[in-house]
Amino acid sequence: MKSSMLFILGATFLGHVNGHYTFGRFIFDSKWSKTWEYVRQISPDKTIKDADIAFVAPNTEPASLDLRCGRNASIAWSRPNTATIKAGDTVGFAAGEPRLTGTDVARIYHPGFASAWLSKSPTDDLNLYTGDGDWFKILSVTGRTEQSLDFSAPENKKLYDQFKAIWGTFNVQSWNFTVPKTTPPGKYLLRFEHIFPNPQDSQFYVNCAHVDIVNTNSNFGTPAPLVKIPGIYTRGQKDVYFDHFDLNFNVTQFVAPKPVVWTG
Ligand SMILES: *[C@@H]1O[C@H](CO)[C@@H](O)[C@H](O)[C@H]1NC(C)=O
Ligand SMILES: *[C@@H]1O[C@H](CO)[C@@H](O)[C@H](O)[C@H]1NC(C)=O
Ligand SMILES: *[C@@H]1O[C@H](CO)[C@@H](O)[C@H](O)[C@H]1NC(C)=O
Ligand SMILES: [Cu+2]
Repeated sequence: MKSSMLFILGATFLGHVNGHYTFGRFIFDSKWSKTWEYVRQISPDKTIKDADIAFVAPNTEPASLDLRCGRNASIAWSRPNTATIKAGDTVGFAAGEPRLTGTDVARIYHPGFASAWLSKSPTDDLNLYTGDGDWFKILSVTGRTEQSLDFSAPENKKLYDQFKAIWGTFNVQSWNFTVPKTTPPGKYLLRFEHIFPNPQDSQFYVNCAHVDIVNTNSNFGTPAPLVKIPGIYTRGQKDVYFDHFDLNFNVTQFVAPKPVVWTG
């Protein structure tokens, strides 16, 4: 009992030093873009001295505007490119630079759950859209899937952690998902979110890509449920703020917070 407690504390503190990340790279047409090529660049956290840590430091305030697209990115001041994709395509996000000191590639270093969201821009110029409209969810990842890291592979053994590896996205570099086939065409913000749950300050890792969704089908779906961001989470809610560094935590029984996924 005692040694497992020490292990838990060690693992938690290590993660809080600089094990943060951003999702600066968008994946489409099976190719990885450069950091901030298609994703709105974020600003550093001005309260942190170390430049790299200031950049990747998470948001811990669910009511903040930064929950929408990351720090200072509800305004598209970096003017990223817009990726043209088709409804039904597989796309993805990857962790970008800067990465954790001493690691070869950027990864989702923390345990937790991921999701992807769309919000249609009312204007043709995505740079002018602040994301204050409606959002719907198109992906939810909790436990392990076929995309999760194979920790039995020799090169991944050092990345394993008994308490963290139960989460599907733990230590992956990227995550892919399908844009629903019946998504109405238009210019959208595509938001990727990873939450590192904690009893107090859960960490929100969020970024938004600019996408132009083409759909040549005649029937489009009606995305639902629609929500505003911020407004999806309240500090302290049980499915966002909890302790999972516990052998009794069963990720299979974990239900991701609302809203549910729109599958098209
Ligand atoms: C996501 O797709 C890209 C491009 O096809 C691929 O390189 C990457 O390995 C995929 N990620 C995962 C976790 O499967
Ligand atoms: C937001 O970004 C703009 C453009 O880069 C910058 O001038 C401003 O200082 C940033 N604000 C914050 C709070 O980081
Ligand atoms: C976790 O929950 C699932 C679904 O209820 C169950 O099948 C599984 O046996 C549980 N695992 C453990 C280790 O209790
Ligand atoms: Cu972190």
